[in-house]
Amino acid sequence: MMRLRRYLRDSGRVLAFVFVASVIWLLFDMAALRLSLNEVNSQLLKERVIKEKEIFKQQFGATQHMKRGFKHPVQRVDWAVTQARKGTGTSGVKLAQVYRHEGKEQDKKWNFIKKQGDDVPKRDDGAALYNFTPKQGVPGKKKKVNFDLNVAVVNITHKNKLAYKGEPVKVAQSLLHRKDSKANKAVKNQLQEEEAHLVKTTAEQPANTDKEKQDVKDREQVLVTVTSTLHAEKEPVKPSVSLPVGGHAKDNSTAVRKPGVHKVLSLDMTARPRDANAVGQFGQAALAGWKEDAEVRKRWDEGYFNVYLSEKIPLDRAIPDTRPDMCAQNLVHDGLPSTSVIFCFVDEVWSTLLRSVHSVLNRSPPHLLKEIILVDDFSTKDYLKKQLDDYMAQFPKVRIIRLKERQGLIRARLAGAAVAKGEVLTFLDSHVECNVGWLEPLLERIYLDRKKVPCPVIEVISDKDMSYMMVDNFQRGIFKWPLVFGWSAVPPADIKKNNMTISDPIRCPVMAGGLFSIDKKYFFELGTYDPGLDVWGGENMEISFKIWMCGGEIEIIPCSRVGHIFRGQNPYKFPKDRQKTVERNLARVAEVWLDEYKDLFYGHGYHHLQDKKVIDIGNLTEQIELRKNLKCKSFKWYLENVYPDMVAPLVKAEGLVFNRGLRKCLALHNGSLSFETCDLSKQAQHFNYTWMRHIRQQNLCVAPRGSSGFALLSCDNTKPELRWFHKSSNSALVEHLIAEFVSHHMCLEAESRSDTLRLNPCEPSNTFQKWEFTHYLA
Ligand code: UD2
Ligand code: MN
Repeated sequence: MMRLRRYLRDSGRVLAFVFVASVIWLLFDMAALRLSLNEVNSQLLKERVIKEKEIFKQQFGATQHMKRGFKHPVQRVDWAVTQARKGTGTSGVKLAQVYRHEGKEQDKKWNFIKKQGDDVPKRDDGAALYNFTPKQGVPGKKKKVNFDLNVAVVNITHKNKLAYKGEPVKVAQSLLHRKDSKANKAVKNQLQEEEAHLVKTTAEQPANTDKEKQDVKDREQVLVTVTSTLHAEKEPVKPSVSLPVGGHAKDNSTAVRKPGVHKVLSLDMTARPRDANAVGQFGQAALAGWKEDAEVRKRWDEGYFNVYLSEKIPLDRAIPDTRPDMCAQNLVHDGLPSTSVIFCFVDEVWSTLLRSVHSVLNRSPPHLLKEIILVDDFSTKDYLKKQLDDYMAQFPKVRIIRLKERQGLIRARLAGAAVAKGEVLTFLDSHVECNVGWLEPLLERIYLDRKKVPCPVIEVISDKDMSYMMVDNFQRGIFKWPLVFGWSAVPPADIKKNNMTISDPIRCPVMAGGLFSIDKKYFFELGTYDPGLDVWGGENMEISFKIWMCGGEIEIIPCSRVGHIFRGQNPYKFPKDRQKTVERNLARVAEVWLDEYKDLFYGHGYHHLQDKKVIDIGNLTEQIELRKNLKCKSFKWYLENVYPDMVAPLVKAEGLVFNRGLRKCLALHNGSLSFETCDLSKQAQHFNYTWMRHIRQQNLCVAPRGSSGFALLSCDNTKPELRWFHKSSNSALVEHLIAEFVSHHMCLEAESRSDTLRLNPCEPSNTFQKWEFTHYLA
């Protein structure tokens, strides 16, 4: 009994202990729960008050993650940004060789392929593209995306609210009188006026009509300008490159110069609050369900891109700020010249045209944006008429010009330029999205030297999912024969020699064509484009050669970035045959600008263009005259100084012409051909094998005559009968000289007995039909 009682007493103790312990445990637990609840609450509270920027980031990450099962997309952006910014242009990633296949190859344009086991999407030519949705497993190094754009926007929203609530003057004063610095005085004065105006009118009268609202919106942007400017003042930043101020600008700059500088304005007035769930928001890929496939396909041909998806994406979506980090810190001058932005379009898709315009309105400092000129190149679509007029009526800065007949993009641009009021012309394609801070870095270059022609980095808006992709660093526009545009990396030696960083301007031998700024006066001094160029193509070559050879410079500005939809085909009709149009334009360019190098153009598959019966390239007198009057340099100078890594031998082969069977060399004496013992010192034995495929000495060309003879004729590029195939792809006859004009294969053969020449049916193993020049240059 005692035992039992003791036992119960003991177990009672144990029970009591267990009970007490449980209570304590529970208390702890509750405290912990409370703590975490508090944390959640405070977190929620925080979330409610954090700036829109942070909300963006949060919603962006969370919703994307849930909805699409992706990794955090910011990481992807981070990855892309990191990779691209890290790159030196010589990294393991094969760099961009993005060719716009003009002329003969043009239909192959822009085929995107994804190589197996390759995380970086590439174009068919190997260009690496960085978008923000690469496959999983990407080495993700976290790096902050530059969403700085929102800071200015957020601040200003807040400030504007105050202004509307009747405290405008206070806000304005606190903004404008924080600190005085000499450097910012000029821009301050200018902005102060606008600011005062904004504050006054906003307080006096609320905006009612759309026009007024836009006006307020515009002026709000001025306020953003003021904020950012003062921000720059508050935290002085060092320019990453030394920036010549005012008087240091080149002599040929005519604009009125003000001495101050400010941090480049990172404006983004896109709609707020942003719908983070909107399709394509933040430049993300827009995805269509399989059910929508038919619709996607049906609408594709309207623009040769995903028109269906484009319509679902907000007209003012945000895109990631893809500039290299230091760009946002760069200084630009106060009092930059104003610009007219010119968009030419023919039958452009509604949503992309509007998105292009919105991106300019939302991301350009209003005091620098004089106007936006839309040149309608005789579009056939109804929605581009009254509906467009009505839509654009809400933006006082937008003007629409309608051409009475189809002129083509070249003359359409000229029509825009003719009425432009800005000091600078900025041409853009009508399916672009200008990124944050895109404009000032362009205008800055022109401010420093009016003969500089800056181009933004052209990023890629996917034609398939409309995602915004960034491209490699250190890319410049180049051409390959026959005047085919492409991208190539800046030679690493140049990067090293010039100590280039990824945000430095890049000398660019040829511009892509669509997107650039140019001082208006300078554009007209240069004689604009050759107005004889038709519809589309080649004008980028023409303006590039003209700029470089006549004293200007073309640059790509990495701190200015604009996305563009590259389309597989032109979605509009060509009044004449597309290929013939481009060929004709290129031939005009070659004739006016290439000097003796034009043979390289014709020699790369355009021999037929020299026959005036085949193609009429029109009158060139004015263009040739212009080049003379401008005292432009030679194409040789251009190659040596602007594009020295271009291989451009004037002939395909040269030197002695050795016959394998005879083991002797061809010689020309007194108008007749014979064979001699080879001797490099004898000029009579020196021949060229030219781009026109001539076997040529001085002005004489070897030609077949009759069924088996040959003749020496005076060289004439238009005559196909003077041409010989040599080193052609026919490997059995690779060493032979095959008469091009003769229907069946006839080859040049050395007569062993008479030491002269004959034309005989080609025999692959006949050594008397095998020839070798001393030097092959191409
Ligand atoms: C590129 C250029 C483009 C132009 C073209 C021809 C870029 C990003 N784009 O091809 O600007 O230089 O090469 O060399 O560098 N358009 C007209 N009328 C016409 C044809 C076109 O107004 O008869 C408009 C068209 O709506 C578009 C712009 O001109 O806005 C450029 O045409 P594109 O987009 O078809 O040229 P793209 O980008 O293939
Ligand atoms: Mn385009």
